[in-house]
Amino acid sequence: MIYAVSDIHGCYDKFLGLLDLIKFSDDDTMYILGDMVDRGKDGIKLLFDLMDRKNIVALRGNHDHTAFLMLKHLGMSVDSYDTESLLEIYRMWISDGGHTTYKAFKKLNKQDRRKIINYLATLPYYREITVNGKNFFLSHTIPEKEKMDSFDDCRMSDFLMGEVDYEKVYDKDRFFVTGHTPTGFIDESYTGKIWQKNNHIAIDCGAVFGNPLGCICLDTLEEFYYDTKE
Ligand SMILES: [Mn+2]
Repeated sequence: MIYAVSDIHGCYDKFLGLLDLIKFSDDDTMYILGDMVDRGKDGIKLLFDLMDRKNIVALRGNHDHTAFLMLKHLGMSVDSYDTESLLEIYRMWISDGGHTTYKAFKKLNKQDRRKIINYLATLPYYREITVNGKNFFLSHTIPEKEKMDSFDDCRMSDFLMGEVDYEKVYDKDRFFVTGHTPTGFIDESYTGKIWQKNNHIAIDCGAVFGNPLGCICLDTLEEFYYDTKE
């Protein structure tokens, strides 16, 4: 089976619980639609797990992208920065959840820091797949319909920060599976649940804000939810 999950944001325990719940095996494939790091405490732990797995494909979210740029910029000489001044310089990242990622990164040895930076560097922006005759476009987010209509002119940042027109059908022959926007912001009554309409499948259930971590099976469009009691 082929699954998609998004916006784990360091909720590593919920992710492991979800894999357990769906009995994820070597025959399955899981797509993670970005924002693995920041906000929650275990983003770095999650990345180390993901880089060792053959059948999990992680895509790039805006948080992974920013973390990559910041950590790469700090390079291997992160120890030479005074924490307080660093927090000032990277206020934007830090205030948007980067603090947990930075703290965990700083504890790593140089070899592990390099592994994290190299892994983040490789994350693709989107994937197009066909499952059971259905076409899926998978990415952290997509831009407005008009931009997607002229796909070749899209910037990569459109797949990190774009604002989806959830009310518009972009393509009647394709499903657009995205994260980035907690579904409660699309429709409050969907808080903590996957939102499917107009050939959009929005799967960020807001796990890091205390909601369950949801995932969808692309073979069956069945939804699965895992929550911890913490
Ligand atoms: Mn995001």
